[in-house]
Amino acid sequence: MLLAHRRLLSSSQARGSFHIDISEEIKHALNSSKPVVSLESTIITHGLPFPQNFEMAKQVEEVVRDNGAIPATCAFIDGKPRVGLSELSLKYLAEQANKGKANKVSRRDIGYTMAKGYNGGTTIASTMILSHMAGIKVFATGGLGGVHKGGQNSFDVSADLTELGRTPVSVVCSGPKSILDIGLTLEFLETQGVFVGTYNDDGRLDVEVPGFYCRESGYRSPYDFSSFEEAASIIHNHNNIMSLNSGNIFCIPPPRESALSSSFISKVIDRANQEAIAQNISGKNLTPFLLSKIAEETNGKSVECNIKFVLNNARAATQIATSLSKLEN
Ligand code: PSU
Ligand code: MN
Repeated sequence: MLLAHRRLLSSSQARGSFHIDISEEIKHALNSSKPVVSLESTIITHGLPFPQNFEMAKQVEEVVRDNGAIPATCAFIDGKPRVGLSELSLKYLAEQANKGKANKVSRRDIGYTMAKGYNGGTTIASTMILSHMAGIKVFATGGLGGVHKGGQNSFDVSADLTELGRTPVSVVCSGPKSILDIGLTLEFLETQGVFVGTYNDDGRLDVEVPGFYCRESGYRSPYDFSSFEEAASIIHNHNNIMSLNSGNIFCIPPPRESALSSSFISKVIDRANQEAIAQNISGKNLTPFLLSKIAEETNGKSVECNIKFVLNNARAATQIATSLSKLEN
């Protein structure tokens, strides 16, 4: 780890063109092989309203720390790619986003955001990129981007999926958001060579991929795993032993007490999707539009849920990262 990290830094310095700002605490953790968990920031800038976004960002970092790892929130601050934000920077980002002054940054938006000196929330795709550059292998978030409903016609396929096919970072989430076509998303991930497994700690048969707000999605999970040690072993074999340069997805079903019923939420989602079509919303604006419509229609219930899942996933990711660092040392 230490060597790979050094090699990476020196090769990027040699190119002289790229400098990612990794916090001292994270550098130190990586150099001493302590577990680190990455966190994204599009959920701060475009996923949740202010001030819940800032509160959630702080809470999720706390959960990672309480469980024994170092949190690494990724973002662009004034055009600089950052891995690990201070509370002040987190607040700045959340406030700038509230004023509409933060870009949603996926792979294609990186160079532009830097050249312009903009602030940016990183999607799953760009958080994977920054994490990999820093040497972080495990990343926690709420819901994955995917193939949107009607994606076979609109070609609206999240760059999260292709990034998972090309970058060796493992994402711990509550499945693809139920605003998406989960069947098409799973097909696309299979083509990209991305492992998808769902946490199954009670020996359930026919384990389904969770649908973000719901425990079930109607789609069978390609695989399941019964412990966080097993998840770590999958990462270790896939990425360390076989050196496969692609990501893995570990789905954690939302806890029963905070999950929403799928009949309730699917009606809300259908209406939000129809509204998006009527208003001609597409591209990078579609996901934030749908999420805010759903928040409106559920009187904030979806936001509450979203936050609970992120915290729950952060706990799982921390345990996976801890087990992985034991396998590596
Ligand atoms: N999950 C959430 N809220 C979000 C997102 C995911 O609960 O805001 C973000 C993630 O950052 C994900 C992005 O990478 O939405 C996907 O956007 P798109 O479909 O435009 O690729
Ligand atoms: Mn899209």
